[in-house]
Amino acid sequence: MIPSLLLPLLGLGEAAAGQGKTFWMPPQASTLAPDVDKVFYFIYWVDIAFFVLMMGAVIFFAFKYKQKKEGEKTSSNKGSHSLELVWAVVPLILSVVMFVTGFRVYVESVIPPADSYDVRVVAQKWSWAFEYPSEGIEASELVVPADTNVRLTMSSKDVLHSFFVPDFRVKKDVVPGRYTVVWFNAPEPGEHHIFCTEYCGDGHSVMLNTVKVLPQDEYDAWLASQQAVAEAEGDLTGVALGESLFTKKACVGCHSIDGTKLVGPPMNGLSGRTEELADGTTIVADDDYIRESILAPTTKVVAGYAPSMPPFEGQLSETEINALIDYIKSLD
Ligand code: HEC
Ligand SMILES: [Cu+2]
Repeated sequence: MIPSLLLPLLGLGEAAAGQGKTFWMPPQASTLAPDVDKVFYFIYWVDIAFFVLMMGAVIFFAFKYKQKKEGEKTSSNKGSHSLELVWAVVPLILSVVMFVTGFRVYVESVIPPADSYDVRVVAQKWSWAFEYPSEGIEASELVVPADTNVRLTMSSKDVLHSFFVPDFRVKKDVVPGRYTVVWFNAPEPGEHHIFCTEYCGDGHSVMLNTVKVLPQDEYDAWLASQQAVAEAEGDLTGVALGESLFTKKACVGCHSIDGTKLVGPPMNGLSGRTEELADGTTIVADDDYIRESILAPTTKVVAGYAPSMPPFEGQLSETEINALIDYIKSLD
């Protein structure tokens, strides 16, 4: 029998500490976590086995072949093909298994399911902000419904940060001027730490936050209360803010939202469409493309249009850029 103290060390979490917590890993609070841990513990045990094997051999040979008397010669060895085959093929098989299992979990972790619930994460020195595009609210903590696929589209106002939720096994750099995406599904209600895990200056160590996973009904209540506050304060966020900016920043003068071609291309149906560019290449209109089209429109000019759009670089806040993108994405 294995002593119960050793169970978590062996990665036998459920048996030991509940929620999949093990000696090396925090609780498994997302659907991805058990898969990540399986890969981790497979590699871990292969490492341990080879460590024991090799160090054992070193110690064993050190004693066995120690020079016993003055002038004793080492026995000569012409080599062994079967031994060489074994130490080439066994590690090859093990590393292929590591690669294939690791790659499958990686793919699972980077491709959000199509039905994901969207939240935007904006990092800055030294805090996190969360925007809910379709709900018209902005929050200083991340609150999500349990048992739901959540996609986070992240950007930074200043320097490189990194978004890390150990309990979810979710970690990705947050980069200024570009969107990065992570997703998770937390089956059970609970609270989990968020860390910034890329050194970003003086306040890096206090760049902490919490994910609150709530049952659906409590989540709806939280949403309603946040929406009531937002309404009372009269600040627009998300799609509603984007819609108002679209008029205020004069985008409407050049872009229709009903498919009519004006000076610029219509905005409806743009998101996810494959655009033909003036230089003959094509590009899929994702968040990064739409962002660049707003901030530096002449970088990629749409085929059939003059490069006459003024650049909006420096004239829109991160929140406003996100809001415009969310508004454009909401038009079909
Ligand atoms: C003076 C007219 C004008 C104004 C104002 C203008 N645009 Fe444009 N826009 C264009 C033209 C022309 C193009 C196509 C050429 C190009 O890609 O640069 C374009 C392209 C775009 C594209 C890429 C469209 C596609 O089909 O790939 C987006 C997105 C966009 N504009 C968004 C905006 C937003 C948001 C605003 C307001 C903040 C805005 N534009 C203001 C003229 C304008
Ligand atoms: Cu940071």
